[in-house]
Amino acid sequence: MQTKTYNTTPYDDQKPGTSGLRKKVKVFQQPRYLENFVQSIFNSLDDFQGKTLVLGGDGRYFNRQAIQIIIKMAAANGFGELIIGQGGLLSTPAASNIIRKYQAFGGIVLSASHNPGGPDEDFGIKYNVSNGGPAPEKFTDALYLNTKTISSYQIAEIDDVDLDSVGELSIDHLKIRIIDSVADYAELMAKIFDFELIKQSIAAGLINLRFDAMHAITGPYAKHILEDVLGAETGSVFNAVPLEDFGGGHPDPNMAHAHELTKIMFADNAPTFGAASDGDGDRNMIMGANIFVTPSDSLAIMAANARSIPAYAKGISGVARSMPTSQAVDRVAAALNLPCYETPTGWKFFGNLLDADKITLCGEESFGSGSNHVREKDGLWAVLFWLNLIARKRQPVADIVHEHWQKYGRDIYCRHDYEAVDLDIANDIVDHLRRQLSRLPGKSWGDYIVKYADEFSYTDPVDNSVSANQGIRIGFSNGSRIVFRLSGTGTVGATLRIYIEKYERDITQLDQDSGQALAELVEIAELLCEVKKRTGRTEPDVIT
Ligand code: G16
Repeated sequence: MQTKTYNTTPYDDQKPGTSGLRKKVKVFQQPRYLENFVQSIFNSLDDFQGKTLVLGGDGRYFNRQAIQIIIKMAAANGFGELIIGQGGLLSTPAASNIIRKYQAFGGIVLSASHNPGGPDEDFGIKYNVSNGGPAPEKFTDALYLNTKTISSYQIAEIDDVDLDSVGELSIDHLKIRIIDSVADYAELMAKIFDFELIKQSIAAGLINLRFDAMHAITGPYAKHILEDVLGAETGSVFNAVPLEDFGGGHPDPNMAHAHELTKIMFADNAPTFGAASDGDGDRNMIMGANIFVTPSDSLAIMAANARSIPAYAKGISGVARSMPTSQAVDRVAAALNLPCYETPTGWKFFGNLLDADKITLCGEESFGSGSNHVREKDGLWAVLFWLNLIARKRQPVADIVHEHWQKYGRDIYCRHDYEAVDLDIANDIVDHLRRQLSRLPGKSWGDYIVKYADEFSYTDPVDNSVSANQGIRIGFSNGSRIVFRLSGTGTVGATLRIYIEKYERDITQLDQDSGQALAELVEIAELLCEVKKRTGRTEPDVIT
């Protein structure tokens, strides 16, 4: 195999965010941009010669071209084996499973997740380590340093690989395996859940479901598992063919973007269960007939009912949530006497806790939940968890949620996003909030008295690494919270996220409209951060 070394010069904008490097496709298409980042990944790794690398992506525009470049660079850099999903496709949780199952050294996942795709939209790349999870900050910091000093990259002079035929080929020292993207993942799900019970419930009409794959990666996974294996009616999974531009849509499973599903689930005669997943298959939205389950509630309900699921029947070791996620799961953990961890936003922070078996389940407000079965959040896993739960309880989604609220109280919750805010304005907003922190405790607006105000810093209980500046928390004496942070996944300007939460224990007040219930806190949030005043905007871009 002929390899070539090319000189290059650094780009100064390759700092990985919450989940890898995400930029516009046009940025990635600049000469040597992708090559610099990939070589920097390899330069940050030790002892990978001859070992296995997993490769796959969510199929968005530029996926195929990028995979061919990465294959050639991995070959030149000395990997011994590449395992690649057919068509270059692997959902993020499936990639995590493949890394673990085949004991690979690591994996490269190509995705910008829930961000739109297409020539003028977003692309992304991240590196996952041998536990199957996103590389920890220590690695991404080293990688970023490499991108700033890189002077050359290596690439093999080989033909493009046929990604579409399952099989094996060897090129000198390198073995390349193209695998079925779905089979290993489907096998894993069958081990976790009671497929027989779900199948019976679907056949008996207790469950009828709709799953919106949003023209993204979970289409083939959901079609196979929900329709072929579990017997859901053909067409239950819709928008099921992954498209490079996601059909022009925004593959983010929330009520703002999955409007087709939302319409179905709030219509008369709605199906008993509805769900959607995102671009790369790690997010989920759960709905029942005329009800949307917030991701924070979904996590809490899963934790409270984990023993109903075969894989967790013996109990769970603990739970974790990202800081802005509502405290609903904390209440379950307290009642069940389980350890509960609060981590910064980013799935990578759950990795150590899962590896050390300090937790079994974890989740985030950003429509992500998962368990120790892989080291990524997993959209279809969450869907199957709910289907298994409904089949066991023989109850509609709305009843499961209401029973949960009656027992634990309800954390009424929403998130307001201000997108593409001018960077300087966004940084000024954060500075303005920071400056107020020491003066806030004791201050009150009506019933809301500030109990604490701080900037979240996390010390990992396994390796003691510290992650500072992870968002601003304002806690009130009645258990309510407002959290502010800048997103680490946007690709244009800055996205300010405001997370608002109110705890309601009065069982006569559980059915309140969340917009009304949170209106006062929304006003307090504006008084504190002045985003409307400083940007001239009147409303958030997205409310979830
Ligand atoms: C990624 C991370 C999640 C995080 C989310 C939002 O998800 O894996 O842990 O919660 O981004 O992050 P931010 O608020 O910084 O935009 P995904 O689905 O985009 O890979």
